[in-house]
Amino acid sequence: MAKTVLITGASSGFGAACAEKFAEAGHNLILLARRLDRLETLQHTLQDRCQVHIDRLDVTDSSAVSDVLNRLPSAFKNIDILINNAGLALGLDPAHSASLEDWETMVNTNILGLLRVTHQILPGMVAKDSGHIVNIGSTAGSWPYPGGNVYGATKSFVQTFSRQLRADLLGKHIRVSNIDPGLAETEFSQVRFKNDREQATGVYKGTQPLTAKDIAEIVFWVTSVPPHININALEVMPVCQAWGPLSVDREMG
Ligand code: NDP
Ligand code: 8X3
Repeated sequence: MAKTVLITGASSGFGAACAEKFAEAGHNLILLARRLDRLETLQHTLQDRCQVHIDRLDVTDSSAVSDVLNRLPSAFKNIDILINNAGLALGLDPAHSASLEDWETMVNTNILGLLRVTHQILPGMVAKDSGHIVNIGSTAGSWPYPGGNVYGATKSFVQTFSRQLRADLLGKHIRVSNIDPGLAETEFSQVRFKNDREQATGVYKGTQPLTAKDIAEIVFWVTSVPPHININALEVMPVCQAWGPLSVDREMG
């Protein structure tokens, strides 16, 4: 049966790939992001496979979140799956020289944006006693790296909030899953390095990173397992990525 799937950050990367994957399976889509032109193109491509509603949404704008969700057409009001995907990293500077504005934007998007959308959608899921929330975290939430500071911390929040939601929702038929991807080639690094293409492409040089399609397949699988199963958390890296040893400085004395 066709479900209604709401995807934040659907204009590129994982979000756009999820839209394509869920459309392929005939599910109806609510696609939200700031770049409406991208969403219009996606809607045009997908609308022969499913119903697609698009709207411009900046998740950092609290009143826009409630306006956009309150004005969903009636055919799209009954949300079965929420994919909290909108997010970004800005910069790779150490904490002592990072931009406070970048930190605030990451917190406002990755944490508060996700909370605003969830806070508005969750009561409807509870009222009908069904639904699935998929939060996109990151390996950066578990494994610190130099320059990851606030970005990693926002993704630790997403991991923990996902688990806390499960605790609150015990006894209800609502699933919550946290997906933590590692190195994946999308527009992520272009955004992080503020359109410095050389720096962005350098991130993936000599690697075979995850693709947006890989993550969409995983999100789709997580939502397709039998309804008594909850995939709590799933961490995924490309084979070319793994952990290093803990760092030790031998010059400090
Ligand atoms: P992209 O930059 O390709 O996509 C990010 C999406 O988030 C875009 O659609 C963008 O849309 C949207 N977005 C950003 N800020 C806002 C905002 N304020 N309001 C609404 N939408 C917003 O990167 P990815 O697809 O890689 O990123 C998707 C998620 O995956 C993010 O949460 C990211 O942190 C996470 N992630 C990425 C990894 C990677 O290596 N690529 C690995 C692990 C996690 P628009 O600009 O149109 O608003
Ligand atoms: C994106 C993965 O390692 O660039 O969340 O932080 S990483």
